[in-house]
Amino acid sequence: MIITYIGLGSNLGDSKEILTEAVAKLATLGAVKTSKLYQSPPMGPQDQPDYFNAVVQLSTDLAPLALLDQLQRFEQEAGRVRLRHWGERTLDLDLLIYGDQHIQNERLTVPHVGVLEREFVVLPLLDLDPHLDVKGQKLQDLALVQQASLAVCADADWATL
Ligand code: PH2
Ligand code: MG
Ligand code: MG
Repeated sequence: MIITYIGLGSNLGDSKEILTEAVAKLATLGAVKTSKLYQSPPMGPQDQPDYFNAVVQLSTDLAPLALLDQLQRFEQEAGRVRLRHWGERTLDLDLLIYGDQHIQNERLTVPHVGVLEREFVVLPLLDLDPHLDVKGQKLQDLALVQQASLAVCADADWATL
């Protein structure tokens, strides 16, 4: 069993409903734990709504590309709309971390580039494991964590309500 972390994002449609549905689907792949739910200003084009973001810890036996296939299937099932690069979308599921593996191929870069750079990824990861270490870097020690200003919009049980 491998511990993986999946980043969730949505800023089109009923995002909370879409993300709750996504957590239920992820739970069909293995045991899940959910971070708090955050609202974050858009990275990229500024003329789009704020995002709802969270991270799910998923313990699964699926190999990385098999897991990616499932994530992409769930995105499609949510009626994924992706209008432009870094633009608005109904559901984005990113494979952030897969055990301690480093993966680089045409479909996947793991750990995901956002893991050390994006507040809306780092803060929910720390909810799930305050001691998480990625590429030799303790997330807790990142400067962006000290300066973090993300709005928490629901506690970790948001997806079970
Ligand atoms: N995802 C994007 C582009 N910009 N901004 C925030 N705050 N959160 C996201 O998840 C996000 C984004 C494309 O995947
Ligand atoms: Mg993304
Ligand atoms: Mg993505």
